[in-house]
Amino acid sequence: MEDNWTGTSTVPSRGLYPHQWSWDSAFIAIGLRHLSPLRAQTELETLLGAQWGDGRIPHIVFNPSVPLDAYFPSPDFWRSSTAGRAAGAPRTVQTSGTVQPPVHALAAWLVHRADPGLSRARGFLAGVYPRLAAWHRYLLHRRDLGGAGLASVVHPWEQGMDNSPCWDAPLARVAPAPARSFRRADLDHGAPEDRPTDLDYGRYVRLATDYRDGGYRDGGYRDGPGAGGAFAVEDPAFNALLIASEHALADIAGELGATGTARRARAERLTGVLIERLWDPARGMFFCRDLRGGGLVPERGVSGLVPLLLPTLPGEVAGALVRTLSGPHFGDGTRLVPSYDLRGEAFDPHRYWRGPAWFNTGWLLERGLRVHGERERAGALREAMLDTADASGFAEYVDPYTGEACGAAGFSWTAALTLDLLE
Ligand code: 9WN
Repeated sequence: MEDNWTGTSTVPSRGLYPHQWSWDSAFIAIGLRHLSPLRAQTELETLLGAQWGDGRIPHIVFNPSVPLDAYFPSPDFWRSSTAGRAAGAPRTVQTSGTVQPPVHALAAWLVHRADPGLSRARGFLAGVYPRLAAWHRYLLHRRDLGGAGLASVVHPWEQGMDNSPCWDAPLARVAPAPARSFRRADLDHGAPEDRPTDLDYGRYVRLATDYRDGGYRDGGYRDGPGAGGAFAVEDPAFNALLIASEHALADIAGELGATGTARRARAERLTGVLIERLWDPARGMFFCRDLRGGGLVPERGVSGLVPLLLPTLPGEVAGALVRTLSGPHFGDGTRLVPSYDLRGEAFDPHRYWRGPAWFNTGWLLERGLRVHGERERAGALREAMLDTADASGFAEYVDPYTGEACGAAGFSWTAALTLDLLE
């Protein structure tokens, strides 16, 4: 974490991801608060400094001193300050135009609690609260593409689990950009068999290009097919994190002397909507809803377990999630929770979000187990994560059976969340 600190924020990894990423920074701040509460506050403030006028927090904030060819897509692809002008993109800092899961209010609240004295002296919560509120407003209104109250993602990068098999069906409708029209910088640092395929990348590039060329406008699903893009999905983890962050915003409002009652009520109501829209009682987990194709995507991804985090989940839903977590699809002989169904056809223990275990989802599930009183299971997961993080050199992700390191080494959120588990 020291090596990856730039002075105002932390890169996920020096080689593969040399800029600031949105949900990485939230997880990093959660760990950083134990090392330096000031740095943790700064991490979030830097990210929020790149917020767009419409409230979106971009998924990447580019470091201008890093060469353009170090990461693809680079600022000259996104062209945020020109293409995003109508959506209020900042003029001086270059960013992507897509978003990532809203872990930020939760992170801000946890960071505050690590050193309330410093936080109050710096006016930390008073400074971030209006920005976080605008971020949630953006997601709950502009991104309510399904009209039921949940936020949709319009690109797999937004949900953060880029090549999850949950995206295979919705992505299959997207015509890939020609392979020669872009150059993948990720393959300079990562093994091709651990990364998304070229076909996936072609589709990612097409979706991002169309979003950019439409001025990063968020069209309504009800405006007809094509409005707002070919890809629109309601994802359980993205929405669960939004709801958990609404609860955190209620806490923050309380600390600032306001009342968080309306936010708390909204979080509880959205928990009900999440269950109505995405819960499958027969399979005991949540699924993604594909707004363009219609219906739930039948793939079991770890995203469908993350709502365990929610405090007001009915007992039978929480109980079923705990059983699924330790059952044949996620718990059969593994050390850590895989990102995808062990029995699924697309399962691959090394390829990115198609099977490997990641530490951020592990951290969220450990927290969810504790929220629902599953102390023993939480303790076992915590121990396994601590051992594996250390033994893998704080790998980006690991083989869920063996713990073998995959992806980047010295990955920031692995280190940060390890620190948090140690506290
Ligand atoms: C695209 C930075 C990010 C994480 C994502 C992870 C990966 C980027 C990439 O790295 O995505 O955003 O280039 O593959 O999937 O969750 O935030 O660590």
